[in-house]
Amino acid sequence: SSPDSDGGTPELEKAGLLNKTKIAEGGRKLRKNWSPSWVVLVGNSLVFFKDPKSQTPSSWKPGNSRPESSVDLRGAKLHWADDLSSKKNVFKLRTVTGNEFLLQSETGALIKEWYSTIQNVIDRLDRE
Ligand code: I3P
Repeated sequence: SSPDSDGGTPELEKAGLLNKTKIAEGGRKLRKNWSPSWVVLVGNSLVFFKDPKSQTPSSWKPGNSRPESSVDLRGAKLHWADDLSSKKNVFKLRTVTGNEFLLQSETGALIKEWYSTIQNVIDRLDRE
């Protein structure tokens, strides 16, 4: 059984620093505003935090700082999106509610890890 099967603290899957911009809210296009974000994949959610300098993967714990925003991954879609930016290593995450985010890293291997880890969570939720 998973660590969350008792309804307790959700499992922390991954945490790290990515560049982030929201490009749509409820299907309505937004102006890009790239900024570094501390991104945490925990349970069924991708959670974004400001102030990444105070965070490290080993020290982060659910509940010890206030998220900037959070994304429900159930029904979400991931796509590589280098066509949507002048930056390299970019993917787009679209939620069922029509919120769209671009996430980016200068490190190709790192962004590929994030892509496949998030896709695994989406696939798991699709099977539930
Ligand atoms: C935007 C800014 C973004 C850029 C975007 C620009 O200009 O330079 O970084 O996105 O390009 O419009 P501004 O700061 O004046 O809003 P990328 O870095 O992802 O290319 P876009 O309009 O082609 O998306």
